[in-house]
Amino acid sequence: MITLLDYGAGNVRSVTNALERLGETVVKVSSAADIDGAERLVFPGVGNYGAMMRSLREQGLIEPLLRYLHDDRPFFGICVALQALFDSSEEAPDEPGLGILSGRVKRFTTELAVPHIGWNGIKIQQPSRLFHGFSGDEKLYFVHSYYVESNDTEAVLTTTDYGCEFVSSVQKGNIIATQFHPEKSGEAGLKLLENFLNASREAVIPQACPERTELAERIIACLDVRSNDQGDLVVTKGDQYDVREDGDVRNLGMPVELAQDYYEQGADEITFLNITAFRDFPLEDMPMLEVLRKTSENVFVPLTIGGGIRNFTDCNGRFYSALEVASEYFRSGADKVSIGSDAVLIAEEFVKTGKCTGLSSIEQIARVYGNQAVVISVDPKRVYVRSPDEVRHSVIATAFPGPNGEKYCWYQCTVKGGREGRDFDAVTLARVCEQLGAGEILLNCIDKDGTNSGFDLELINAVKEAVTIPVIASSGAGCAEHFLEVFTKTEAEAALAAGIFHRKEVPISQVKQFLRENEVEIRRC
Ligand code: 1PR
Repeated sequence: MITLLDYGAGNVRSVTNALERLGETVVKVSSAADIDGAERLVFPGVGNYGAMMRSLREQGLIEPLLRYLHDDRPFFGICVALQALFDSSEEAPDEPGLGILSGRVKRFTTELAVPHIGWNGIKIQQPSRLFHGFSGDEKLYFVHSYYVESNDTEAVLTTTDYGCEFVSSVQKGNIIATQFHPEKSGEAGLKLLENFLNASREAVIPQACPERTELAERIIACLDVRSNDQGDLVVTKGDQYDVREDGDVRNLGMPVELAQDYYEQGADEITFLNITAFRDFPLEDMPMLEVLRKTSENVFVPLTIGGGIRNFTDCNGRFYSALEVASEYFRSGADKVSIGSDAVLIAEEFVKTGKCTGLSSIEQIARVYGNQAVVISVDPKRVYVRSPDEVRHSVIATAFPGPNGEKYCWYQCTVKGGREGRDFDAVTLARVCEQLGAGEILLNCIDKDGTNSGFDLELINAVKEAVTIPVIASSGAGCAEHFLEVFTKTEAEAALAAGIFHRKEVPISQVKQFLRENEVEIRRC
């Protein structure tokens, strides 16, 4: 039996699912006595370090946790729980760490995008049972802006490179903790957890450890989901956001089955977009939450869900905050939420008033679940102009002139699934949302969506220049070469596609194979 420390934030469902997949019974605890009585304690820490330490303290969990760790009983900490083992963190200098290991937690200062999101390698520093059956060149899923600098060199189990070399896992006696998320690291992560559970396994150092590790470019499969006219929840796909063909909603498959299929083909992440949630209320959309729950039982890579994340008052006058909506998505198995329409309205207001209220959905969700959990989904379309002075938006010179020979364009934000254009540009939107605490940009493009004509590289470069957070390029992929183009001609950290995968034109495995042959860093499955 595994005791899972659930201090009330984030996605404990994924860790529970991974442990249950390995045949364990998981009991969630939140009291001191439960920790004292645990045989094996798993502590998934997510989000903000300060919020986590405060929450542990307020629930009276620090003392029992320290007792448990000082007694050297079996422990597995994940992500922020690794950081909690050290003395202090720059993220919350007033909240002391547990001090089990000596060192501190610092924010990445690098030219690379922060948060560090995606699949990176590990350099194994000492033998451990955790690596039983590993070849050594596996990649694991990271998502964090802060990293550990340890003085306890003997406890350092692996390091990873991202602008600097940081501690990616530790082992001291029976205490093990990883900065990466084994529960989101596919088969490699499951194997590592299985090795933790089997204490008698031999400690090994695998053969093929890299000298330097490199973050892989991510390939993301996107499932646009909505009810069709018969009331069934289906995966659909639009042409420039129009999902109807001969009057009917296109039906390209069942969400849970397709997500599982893409996981098995090697997708690095799965994104669900609840595309009609701007007019419906997601918490009343039980089938969508069920899709998430079922998918997370069998899919061990990160899941993002978007659609309808905003404040909402239902027909009985009950108010739901965007944070409540997001929390329900996280409880149902999401690792990140994406905000579309609401982000545009928030950014417009911010530019008008120049003030952060702390109350917007972006700020509230980032505060509780961490910046890395907040993705902004942008739905822009091109507006051509003759000269940059014509509008007060962020204008680019384009190599693809407009219908009247216009040599410039700006990217107009839209809301409500592309139905309503706003007087606001995508570059400013991305910049403002980063300032408000978003951790990643999902950059769609209505002109390119469903066209198979390749990504809008000009758009991607313009947004990428404006932000320091990771950008997911989306819309227009029609062949493997388009993915190569996006990774060689832009600095995008990930590429997302839908139609090409749904129509089975090119399987994910083939895209990845092609990229690998062209020396793009890619995760092997
Ligand atoms: O505004 O917070 O409720 O979120 C709604 C979400 O639903 C947004 O993320 C928005 O992008 C999405 N959405 C709304 N309507 C549509 C539609 O298609 N009618 N889908 C829609 C957007 C775009 C991409 C697509 C890529 C790749 N889908 O996600 O998957 O363009 O497609 P391709 O590879 O086939 O070219 P809110």
